[in-house]
Amino acid sequence: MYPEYMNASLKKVEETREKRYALAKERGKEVFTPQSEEEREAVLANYHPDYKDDARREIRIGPNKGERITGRVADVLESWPRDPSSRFDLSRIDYETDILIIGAGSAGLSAALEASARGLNVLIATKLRLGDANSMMAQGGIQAADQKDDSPVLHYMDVIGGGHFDNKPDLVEALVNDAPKSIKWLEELGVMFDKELDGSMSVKAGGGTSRNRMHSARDYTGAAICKTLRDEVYNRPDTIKYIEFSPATELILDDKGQIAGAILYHLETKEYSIVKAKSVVISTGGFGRLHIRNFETTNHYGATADGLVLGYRAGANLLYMDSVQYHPTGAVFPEQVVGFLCTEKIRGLGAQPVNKDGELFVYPLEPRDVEAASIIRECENGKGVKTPSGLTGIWLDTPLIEMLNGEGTIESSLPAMVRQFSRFDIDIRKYPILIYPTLHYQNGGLEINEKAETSIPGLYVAGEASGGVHGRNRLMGNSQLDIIVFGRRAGTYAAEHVLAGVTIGRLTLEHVDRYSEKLEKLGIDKKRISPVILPDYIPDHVKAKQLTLNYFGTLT
Ligand code: MEZ
Repeated sequence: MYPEYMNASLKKVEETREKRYALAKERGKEVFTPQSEEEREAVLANYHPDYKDDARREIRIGPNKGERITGRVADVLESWPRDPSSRFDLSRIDYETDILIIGAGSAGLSAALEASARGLNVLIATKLRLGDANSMMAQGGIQAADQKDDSPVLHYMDVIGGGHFDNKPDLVEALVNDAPKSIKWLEELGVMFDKELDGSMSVKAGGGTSRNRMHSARDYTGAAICKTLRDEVYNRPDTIKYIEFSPATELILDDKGQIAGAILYHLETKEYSIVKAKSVVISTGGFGRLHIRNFETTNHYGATADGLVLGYRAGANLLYMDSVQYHPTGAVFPEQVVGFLCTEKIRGLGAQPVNKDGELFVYPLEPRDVEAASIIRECENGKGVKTPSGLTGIWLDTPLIEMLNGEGTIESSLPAMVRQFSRFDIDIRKYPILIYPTLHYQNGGLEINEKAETSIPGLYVAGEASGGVHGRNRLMGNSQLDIIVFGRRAGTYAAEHVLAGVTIGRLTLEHVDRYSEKLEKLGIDKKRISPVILPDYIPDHVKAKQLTLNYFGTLT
């Protein structure tokens, strides 16, 4: 339960609830006027963490040399390989396959299924276990314009607007056009989406979307999708093999500059193995566990930007690495769940963000960056609620959901949220939850085209590791869509590349040597090593709170 000193603020939320409910009943989603473009720009410039003076720095090496990117990402890219290339005998091949997929979230699993469907041999290498990925942890939904009042064109406009018009148009076109058939594909594989009583899809609102197009499986949509894909992979042992606890530490090229495989490192045996492949898909996810600007994160333990490092060292370009997504509603109380995701579906169902005085201060469904910056503004201006450990948050008024949608809605639509908070004696049907933005998503990544291809022949990227689809700000539910659309495309086009008869030349790590020479010239500290593989816990901000993190990254 909440500490007693919060009761006065809780009372104010309760007192204003009836009035806010009446307004929501009258005006629907438009319970608060969305901000104008100028207001959005102003709140971003003044309060979004990306816009702080020291948020970015110039990267001094590689294809994006001279660009200002997120400082922590620049540090990780300006780091030494884990081992010098001389350590590896590339004539001793441990595994040979048509297609190597690095990473086993829903993007990698989708790629594997498509490549296997074309009769090719696939090897999935993953840092932890199959499905240990942000994909599995996504809650609120997956977007697709498959309703009568909607269209891929409207979906396209929303994606581009949310991304500040920086998205690569061809990628957005692929995303929105493939969306309805992706939902169909997932349903045919067995994903149980929420339905209305008449059997039609139940669709909800999301931030920055002009139509209700969020398809969900309660509030564990990502798990419903990822487990289904994983089962399908398990069902194809003849063509899909996998190696767990084996992150890739370097890509291997051939003497023609084509992709030729990767080096894997086994976390338990500490042995390296060499994989030769005709095509490689990077689907390693994002960078949440780098705790940029010391933010807590919703991300899984392995989200350490490894794919960016591998691709960048091999010569692939990055897009929008100056942009970080902070999910507006991370838990900020109780301490055990700080940073955990409180799904956007909560606001999609009508919950409102209100300050310590019970005032609704922002349109609840702004695009994520604007919503997050507005919440930070409220807290920085003394309108937040302090937690016993010194954090600050605002209320997300969940009881409104039942008032607006009927009794039982929270239990049926948000069972995971109910469980997450009832463990701490907080009944979200009766009490609001305390939230603050949390590091959620890597908006940018390795540049791809609509075939998920990079500039390196044979190298494909799908999902959060890629850049360009979402511009500088992703909308809710487009990540679950992205990993399916571009996972499938990566698998399909990687297979086409192999079926076209590619031949691999002499294997080489000369690109790593060249990169290392530049690091030497820059005088980079030899202790700085990447890929990071596992987060460097316990970080200072956690140490300061005298907390520890268990294997799953949970504060205890
Ligand atoms: O797309 C997401 O990031 C998502 C579905 C998150 C959520 O709020 O549930």
